[in-house]
Amino acid sequence: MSPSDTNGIAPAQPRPDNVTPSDARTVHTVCRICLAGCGLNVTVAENRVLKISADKQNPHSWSDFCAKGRTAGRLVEHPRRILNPMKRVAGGYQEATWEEAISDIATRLTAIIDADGPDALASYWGNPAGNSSSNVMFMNGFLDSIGTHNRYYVGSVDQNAMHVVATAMYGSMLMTPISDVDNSDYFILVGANPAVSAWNWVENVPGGWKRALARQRLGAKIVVVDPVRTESADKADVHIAVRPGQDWALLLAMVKVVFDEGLEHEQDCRDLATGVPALRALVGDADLDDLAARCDVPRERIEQIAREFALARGAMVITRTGVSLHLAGTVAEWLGHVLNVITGRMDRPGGRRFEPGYVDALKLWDTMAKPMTHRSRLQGREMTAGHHGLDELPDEITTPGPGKIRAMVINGGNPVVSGADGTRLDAALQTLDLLVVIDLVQRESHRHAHWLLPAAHWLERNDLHAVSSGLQDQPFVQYGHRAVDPPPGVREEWEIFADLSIAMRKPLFGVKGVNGFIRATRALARVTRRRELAFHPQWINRLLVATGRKVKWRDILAHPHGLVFGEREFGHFKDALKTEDKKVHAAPPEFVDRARELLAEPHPQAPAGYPFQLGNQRHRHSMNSMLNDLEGLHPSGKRNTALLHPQDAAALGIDEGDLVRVYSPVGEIELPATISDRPRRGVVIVDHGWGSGVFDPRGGSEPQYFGVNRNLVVDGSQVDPLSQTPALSSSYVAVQRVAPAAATVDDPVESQQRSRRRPATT
Ligand SMILES: Nc1nc2c(c(=O)[nH]1)N[C@H]1C(S)=C(S)[C@@H](COP(=O)(O)OP(=O)(O)OC[C@H]3O[C@@H](n4cnc5c(=O)[nH]c(N)nc54)[C@H](O)[C@@H]3O)O[C@H]1N2
Ligand SMILES: Nc1nc2c(c(=O)[nH]1)N[C@H]1C(S)=C(S)[C@@H](COP(=O)(O)OP(=O)(O)OC[C@H]3O[C@@H](n4cnc5c(=O)[nH]c(N)nc54)[C@H](O)[C@@H]3O)O[C@H]1N2
Ligand code: SF4
Ligand SMILES: [Mo]
Repeated sequence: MSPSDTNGIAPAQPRPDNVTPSDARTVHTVCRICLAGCGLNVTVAENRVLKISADKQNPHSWSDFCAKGRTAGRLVEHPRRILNPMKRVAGGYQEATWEEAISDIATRLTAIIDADGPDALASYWGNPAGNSSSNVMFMNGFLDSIGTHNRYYVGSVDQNAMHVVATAMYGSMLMTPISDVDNSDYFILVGANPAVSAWNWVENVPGGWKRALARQRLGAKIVVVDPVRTESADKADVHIAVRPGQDWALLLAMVKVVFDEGLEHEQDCRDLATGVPALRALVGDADLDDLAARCDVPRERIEQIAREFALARGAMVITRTGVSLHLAGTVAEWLGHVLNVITGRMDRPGGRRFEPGYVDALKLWDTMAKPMTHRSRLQGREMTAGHHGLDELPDEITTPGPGKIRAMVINGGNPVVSGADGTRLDAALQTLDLLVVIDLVQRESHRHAHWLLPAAHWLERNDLHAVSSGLQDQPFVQYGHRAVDPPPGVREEWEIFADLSIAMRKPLFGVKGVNGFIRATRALARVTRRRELAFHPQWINRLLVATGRKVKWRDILAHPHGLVFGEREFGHFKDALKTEDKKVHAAPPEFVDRARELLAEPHPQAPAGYPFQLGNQRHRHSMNSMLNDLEGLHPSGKRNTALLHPQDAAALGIDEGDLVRVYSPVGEIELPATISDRPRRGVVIVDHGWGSGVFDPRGGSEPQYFGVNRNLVVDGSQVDPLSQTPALSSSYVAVQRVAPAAATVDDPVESQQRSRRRPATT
């Protein structure tokens, strides 16, 4: 165990509990799987998780909890978990000490960088990395110490559109307007399924869906815009089955109705926002019938919803992954914000507000991830939200020349499965001189790793997620207490990055003196045998909390269920704006230009031979690609299916359970069909996150595969130019029956062989 693992925090005190064995204790902590951030009661004995239940005493999240949180201990005890650093050797992997790992990686990286410069090292971080402040902070500190520009992350297959819009409109990529659910009378939920995914994307509104339903019982109206009649749509007052990828047309039409009918909020259009004349000009050039035809929603329906929305007392539009993961995703995301701005929903009850939090999260983020600009070597594309597009990565690895990527760190991510065109990325990763993976389990994207470095699970980590301070829907803070100690060979990411910088003699954070300071504190801890004297990111957290002046560190620790430290307030938004003129920029020229481009395009039409659009859904028991293999989740079957409308299925002669092939010019997958009238016709739904290998570097047994990777059929070369996001939820595919239901094989290894990239010539 590392010298610093007490973090200066006493372990949670044993508490009386009615669970045997008798030494069982309950730790109150916070779930870090998704941004709902539910409070948990974790019952622990002999350093094992016995049971996880909802913490009903959590003042913020008491009404939220799900099966993923309940089974979180399963990943901690994953039978294939990496327990020590593992080095690739002929025929498999071999366990090594941390000293060997850090020294070998540092030596190899130094040689690569000395020969080819800092950009020869690339990084990718995934969703779980973002749920740990210390991880992101020290990873960036390490990358800054090297000076590489080759940074990739999950954002280009997730929330980049939001960051691009927030930067342009409010002046900061993290300035997410927070939903004031409890006061709202009218909800338009676009491309979101909060009944399943919780009310989260880049905000933290635990129980948001239940709270919206509570408002509905008091008379509020819920409109769900989704090509699928989802669980949320089932409960909604109105379901609009939009054509995938065309939300921009629907939302632009609503903006047009608001202006044409004089329903805008005059004061906000005048005093809060700039760019309203440009918006008026844009909608002036657009035709309502044309827009209605593009999104395939009747004009009268659009007019009715736009009027009701504009006239409602408190109202909000929210936009999520269903909006962003398309070629026009950023324009659609922007227009969702525009509707809120022009109808006076910003900073007003029932709309979207700004939460100041307990630290200045916007400033903190700029310190943790220094704003960076850089054009990519091959395509000359500028970074988005400080990172390059994931679609650019394979060529940046394989194309010779100065600046070619030769080494890579993948930190808590699975880009081969979460992004488009995974086969190309997989092939590229295989050619790297050095691939270092920091994870709990070796998955698909880690197949070619030279080093597997074992990370601590969040149940093994003390955390204060200060970056999400401003994402909470009320002034709230909870310390994420460690429930169990990590296995002895496992380390937290921050420590790995600090050790690498020190071993490479590169100044962590690019600041001279930091490495020496950390080493000095470690030496002091060793000599005095007082582990708490060794540097730990907790020191930074304490400092942040102190300078934030909203809460005291000791109050945070004294409230293990979490602390609501104030009332939800309005009136902070305008002051918080980071734009130079302190106004909302309602019509950034690059968005207006792109909208005009879209208006000039012909109406959407399927290319010959590929009549379906490939949609995506989440399920309660999945979390992207990282939990599908666990016991206790997906009791009715561990696989994804191709969900088709009955009339589409009948036209293709497909029956429930038949094996079908879903294919595009770039790839194909085979999987069983399920038939339901939930999707709109012409849309086939295949969940993402499946088909990721789960390897066994310790035991050496065969990898396990569950389901197939549907992103293999998505063409990664086409991206939204503003967010760098591919059409993950609207690319065109064909569907074909392969075999009757009886022949469908439910074999994890077989399933891998049924998904592959098509040869380039087909
Ligand atoms: N159970 C569970 N919860 C999760 C996650 C998970 O994997 N599992 N992931 C977490 C993460 S990382 C995120 S980012 C959030 C995401 O949160 P959400 O974005 O709410 O996630 P989804 O449930 O995928 O909902 C997206 C919806 O968009 C619809 N959609 C697809 N294409 C279009 C389109 O063109 N237009 C419109 N209007 N709708 C479209 C889909 O049918 C789907 O119902 O959820 C988080 N919560
Ligand atoms: N078609 C389609 N594709 C999508 C989406 C979609 O809706 N449709 N959704 C997109 C979205 S919203 C997201 S967020 C991405 C997810 O994309 P990624 O973040 O790239 O992938 P995950 O599946 O979340 O994989 C997370 C990895 O982190 C590991 N891990 C878990 N906890 C920790 C930890 O504490 N430390 C470390 N170091 N590792 C850890 C897990 O074992 C797993 O290997 O997928 C995107 N892809
Ligand atoms: S909704 Fe589920 S996964 Fe998300 S924080 Fe709550 S318990 Fe964890
Ligand atoms: Mo996400």
